[in-house]
Amino acid sequence: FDPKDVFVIFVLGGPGSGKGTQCANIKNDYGFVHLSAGDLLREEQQREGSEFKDLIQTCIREGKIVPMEVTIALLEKSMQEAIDTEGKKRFLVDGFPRKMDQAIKFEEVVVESQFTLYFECSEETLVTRLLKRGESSGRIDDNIESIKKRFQTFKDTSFPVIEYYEEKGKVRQINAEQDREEVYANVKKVLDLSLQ
Ligand code: UP5
Ligand code: MG
Repeated sequence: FDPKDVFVIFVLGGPGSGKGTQCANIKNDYGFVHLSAGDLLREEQQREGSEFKDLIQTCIREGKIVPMEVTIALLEKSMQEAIDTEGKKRFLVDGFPRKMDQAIKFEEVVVESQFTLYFECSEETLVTRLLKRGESSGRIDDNIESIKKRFQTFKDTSFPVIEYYEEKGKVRQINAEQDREEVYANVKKVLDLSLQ
């Protein structure tokens, strides 16, 4: 596809900050395609015959970042499919890029992002939400050991990506501590301003 035709918003924030929840809202109201990098990796991990099964499972459990070649290939494939089948060209890329080299590579080989929605949330709130979800999610990383590792990786490795875009004036920060409705009201304000 031609990068000129494609519109990408990165959706970033700590584990459990509400990226997936809010992307579902945005998808409904604004007609974006929602691509969760984590969901794509979990699907690939379950796919019969995938050569990355063990690698993905270990990374997710340990809160480590899967090598970017795998994730970028999955994102590109999904974008191409959405364009081919639905003709859709506006994408929310949720939970990616999580590391500086991924940000640079994706923007070099796929497309430059328009801006980043950043969900800002305290560690305490994140842990509470994820432990609660862990009671029923079946996610191998919704336990206290994995949650701690995920948060550490977020601080050490993923936060610098947000700082990098902040310096370029490309971050729209949202307070993600509030309840879902309030967070979404703020998301809408930002989008209505940024998309006009
Ligand atoms: N919830 C949501 N909003 C709430 C609110 N305002 N008030 C109260 N509760 C709220 O929400 C999390 C939980 O909180 C849910 O139960 C929700 O109902 C509730 P969710 O919307 O799922 O938050 P999200 O930010 O999407 O949390 P998620 O757990 O998906 O975040 P992660 O970033 O940890 O997970 P992701 O799936 O993106 O990645 C998982 C792993 O995959 C990574 O750790 C990494 O190992 C790997 N990965 C890569 O290697 N590379 C990638 O590019 C992407 C992932
Ligand atoms: Mg998610």
